[in-house]
Amino acid sequence: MRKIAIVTGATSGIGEATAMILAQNGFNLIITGRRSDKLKAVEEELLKIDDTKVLSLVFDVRNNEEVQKALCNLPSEWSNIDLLVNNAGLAVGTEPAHEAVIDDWERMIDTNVKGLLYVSRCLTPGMVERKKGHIINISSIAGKESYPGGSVYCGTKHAVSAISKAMRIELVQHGVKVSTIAPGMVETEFSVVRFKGDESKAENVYKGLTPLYAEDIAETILFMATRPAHVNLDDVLIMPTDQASARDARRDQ
Ligand code: NDP
Ligand code: 8X3
Repeated sequence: MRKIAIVTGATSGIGEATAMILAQNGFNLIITGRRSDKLKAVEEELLKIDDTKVLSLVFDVRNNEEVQKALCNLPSEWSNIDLLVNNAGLAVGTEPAHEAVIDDWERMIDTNVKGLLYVSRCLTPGMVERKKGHIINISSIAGKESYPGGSVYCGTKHAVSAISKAMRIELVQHGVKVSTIAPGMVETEFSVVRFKGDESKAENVYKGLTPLYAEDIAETILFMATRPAHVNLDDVLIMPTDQASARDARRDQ
């Protein structure tokens, strides 16, 4: 029987690639995002994979009412979720904290921290009741190191790590696994969003090096999600070969 996974932020990048690889490996998928046209396109691709069932839900993870409406009362055939991938997230801006745009902070904190919490709050009680389930939270190298221009983004990803550690301890007695994956640079829409649509600034981030690709993270998430019941990968740090820390990378001249 196919398992059920939910991937938030599946309209692009890591979330989209994760939904695809999970579907190819025996999961039915609940996919979410705000952009309904993109979500529809991903749904169509997923449905081409033999026997895959898909439920697409358009909502903003920052809005708890929308989250509750979409996720707290799922149709019964979708309610026994085996895997939650809390992926929806973003960075906005690179200004130092003393010059930053306050609305950028709100967007990052509300999406990366509160959104992850709202989604988890809806779906974790069912896992506790069933005494099984797996939550994989997407953190970042920014959840392990802080760098200039990243104060609040790094703060949100450090929060994801801290929240995940506490959840792992809270849920261990209920048979629910909690993991984090912390990628370095992955070339997705991430930098275009961070630079507010400035494609050339976004391209510069990856100039002269080979970054990770969404599929690299998706493959790793699949590996994490398919370990035997007695094995949990608590925290996986995955970096491009060309990147040694948040601030150190090897670039061709
Ligand atoms: P993308 O910008 O390609 O994807 C982000 C996804 O999150 C989109 O599907 C977007 O969907 C969704 N999303 C953003 N805000 C909201 C919201 N308010 N409500 C619902 N969905 C939302 O970037 P990535 O794939 O790179 O990012 C995925 C995750 O990986 C993020 O948590 C990011 O912080 C993390 N990460 C990324 C790294 C990188 O270098 N790219 C490295 C380490 C971690 P939509 O716009 O349709 O709502
Ligand atoms: C994204 C990676 O280094 O841009 O989480 O913060 S980084």
